[in-house]
Amino acid sequence: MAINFMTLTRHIYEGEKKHPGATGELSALLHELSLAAKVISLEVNKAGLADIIGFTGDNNVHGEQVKKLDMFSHDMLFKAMDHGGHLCAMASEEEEDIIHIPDHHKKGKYVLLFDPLDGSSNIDANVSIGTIFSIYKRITPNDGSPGTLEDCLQPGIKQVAAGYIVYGSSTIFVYTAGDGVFGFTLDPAFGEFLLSHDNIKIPEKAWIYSINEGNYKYWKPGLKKYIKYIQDADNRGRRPYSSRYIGSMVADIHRNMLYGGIFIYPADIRSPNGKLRLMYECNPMAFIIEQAGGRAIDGSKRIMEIQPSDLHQRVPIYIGSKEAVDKVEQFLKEDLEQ
Ligand code: AHM
Ligand code: MG
Repeated sequence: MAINFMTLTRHIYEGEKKHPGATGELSALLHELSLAAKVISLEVNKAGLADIIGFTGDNNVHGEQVKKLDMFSHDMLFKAMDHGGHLCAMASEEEEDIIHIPDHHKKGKYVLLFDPLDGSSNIDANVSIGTIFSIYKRITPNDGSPGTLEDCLQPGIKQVAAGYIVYGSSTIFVYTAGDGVFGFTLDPAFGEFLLSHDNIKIPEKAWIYSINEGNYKYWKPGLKKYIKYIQDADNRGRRPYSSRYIGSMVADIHRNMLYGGIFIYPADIRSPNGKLRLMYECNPMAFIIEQAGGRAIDGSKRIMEIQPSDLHQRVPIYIGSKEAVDKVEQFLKEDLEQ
């Protein structure tokens, strides 16, 4: 049996060699993130055994109940990333304000934004969940000073790297540094992430749609028509699409990226900005999907061109295979005109 010994760490450092001016700091960051991912993966896998499941009783900044594993993942990422000297600030979906690097640690030129454990309502049911991250270069001078909110509030097009880890039937680490998308599956025996998905490209055509159809009543007419359109048969056998909805954005988008599909969390009459967060969920997933050849829009605009005004702002998202996003965009024009 041929064994592919392209580990995530080796891949990151080989990527760095293609950029002669690189200082190695981004590589170090990605490597540190992969260490945090291994620890979170271990803990997620133990969740069914240990007495760690259940609510902490606290509410997060969105007023939702936080489970222990969310906070564990948040703390683990902070601890893994605070002392490398490459970051000047962090921000997490689980914390209201930006997170400063402790005074006694060096401040670097990058900022890290993350959703420590996305899809957390699925934890108790043993269903796939994930971590999402996004890395930007600071805007303020790299002079050892702490990072600011301004450093964190950059549009997605400024991301230098983004990735996600799905804790599913196996654990997979998927990242882009702007030069394609690569997936590494954790080998539990070696404790290493090994290259399993080289230069991922999302099929241009979608076969799958992923949306919470329980909200149908609240959708606008254009979206209702689009969903009816993809449920209809055409004479070329390209429709109807199959419906798949896990309720964990990372897992839904990961599957759609491999098979071809569209994931939607729309604006509706109850939630004009949808549910998902621009900085922690939508921008990093948009960067990855675009790097894989797909598209991500908020209905009319490219997600990555939205100028953020708030760390926790929400945006509607339509993301996936190019042909499908082009199509939904046409249907949504009707809703914009209303
Ligand atoms: P979370 O950050 O609180 O886990 O919520 C985000 C999750 C996404 O992973 C998923 O796509 C969505 O919420 C599902 O929401 P809904 O239950 O409304 O369909
Ligand atoms: Mg989330």
